[in-house]
Amino acid sequence: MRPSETVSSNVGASLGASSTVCALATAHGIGAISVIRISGGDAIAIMRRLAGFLPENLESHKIYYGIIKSVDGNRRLDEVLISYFANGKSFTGETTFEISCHGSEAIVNDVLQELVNAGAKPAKRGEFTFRAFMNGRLDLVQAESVLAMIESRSTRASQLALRQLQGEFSTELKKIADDLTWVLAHLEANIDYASEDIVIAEADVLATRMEKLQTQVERLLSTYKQGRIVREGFQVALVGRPNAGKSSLLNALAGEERAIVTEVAGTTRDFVEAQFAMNGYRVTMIDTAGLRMTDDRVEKIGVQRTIEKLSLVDMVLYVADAREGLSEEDRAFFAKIPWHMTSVLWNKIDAPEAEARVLPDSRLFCAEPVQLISVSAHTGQGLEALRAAIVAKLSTEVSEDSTLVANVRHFEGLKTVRTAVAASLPLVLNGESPDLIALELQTGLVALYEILGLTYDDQVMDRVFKEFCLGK
Ligand SMILES: Nc1nc2c(ncn2[C@@H]2O[C@H](COP(=O)(O)OP(=O)(O)OP(=O)(O)O)[C@@H](O)[C@H]2O)c(=O)[nH]1
Ligand SMILES: [Mg+2]
Repeated sequence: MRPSETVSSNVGASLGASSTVCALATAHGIGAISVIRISGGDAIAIMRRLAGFLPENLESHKIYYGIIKSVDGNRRLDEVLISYFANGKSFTGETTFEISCHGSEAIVNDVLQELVNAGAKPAKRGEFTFRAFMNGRLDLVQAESVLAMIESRSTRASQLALRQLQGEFSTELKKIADDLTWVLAHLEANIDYASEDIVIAEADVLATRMEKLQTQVERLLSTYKQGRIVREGFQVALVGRPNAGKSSLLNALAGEERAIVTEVAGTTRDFVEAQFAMNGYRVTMIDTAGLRMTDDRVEKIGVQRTIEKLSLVDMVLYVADAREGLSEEDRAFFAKIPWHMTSVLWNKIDAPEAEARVLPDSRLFCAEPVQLISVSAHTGQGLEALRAAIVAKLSTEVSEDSTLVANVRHFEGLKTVRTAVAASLPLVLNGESPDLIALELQTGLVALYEILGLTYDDQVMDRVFKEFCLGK
């Protein structure tokens, strides 16, 4: 088997700390260069068998140039640059080399094979990051941020991941864990010294502390939606009657022909998505099948699905045909639209028939006035205002400078903390036995430790690191 083909998700269960591993760190395929990583205790000895040109005294963070050869010395493999990172000074915390070779798959496989011949093992998925975690270079939250960085598809997403990598979120979690530990310590003290009549902290002092930390947990939990928007994108649905011009608007905003446009009502039958960047965020725009009062069974299902979709998105754009004005059919659907997140697009204002129509009163749609934007998918008129409206909605949803929970594992863990604190608080106030309260609260602390990876759990490790690609 070629080293680069070795795949195993179970990095947590089988790490030999002393082994030296290698893998391709850059993407597969042809490129100007490819980078191969080697990390572990024998990295220097292994590298010397391929790269005889390396000097006796290696200097960390220096680059060495030369020709690498097969272990038997008979074949020249490539002309390369080798970066050296000394033990304790690398990403993994171990002795690490990065070989920049020419970006050919044949060369990469050759070099990896020779590294294996020289004694290295093919790395498992996420093994470099896992080693960084095991060597205390990163906590588990930071390790996950490495993956989030690689997968980030917008500026905001990479910024969020970077903040997480720098430990912002971990610090906040540790603060909560400290508070929880403080409360637990006092409870334990009460247990241990109860007979000696030492009052360590009054119940109300403990309760106040717990309420404070519960507020912090609630704040973090409340950011999950924002975190999702930053990571996965802001979802906007285009809805309206058949032929209103939803698909045309999708194409105009995306700048490409994503959805089919025809003069036939009912052209779009299923959801069509387009993604683009806006203000550093990723926006996913979803075109839907036209809403129409119908007896057709299939179409009815389509309409139902569209209505259901509206409860899952972050913003709705209701498209109306300015040539025809609002119809009975429009009104029939109004009761089902979540107006608090909807803007109305008065489309086709370029058409001569549209001139005769006056813009409807924004209160025609629902009790609250909604935002009305006149647009033309054909001429592009009003599209800037539409983009501005989307950005404005995005800005109200996502705050720029607070820690966000963007990962479902963190979200679930924090929910456990919330439940534990919520369950123990009344016990404290009722003066229940400290043992009982401590038992309850302990589950919260364990959940926090699990998020940070402070308690080692094979299953958690596997869940996290199996998401990684090889070489990371
Ligand atoms: N004059 C004018 N015509 C438009 C405009 N936008 C769309 N149209 C036309 O309206 C017709 C329907 O456009 P579509 O984008 O397919 O409408 P739709 O809402 O996606 O329709 P369904 O998929 O059937 O629900 C096409 O003939 C378009 O060329 C516009 O801004 N101005
Ligand atoms: Mg369409």
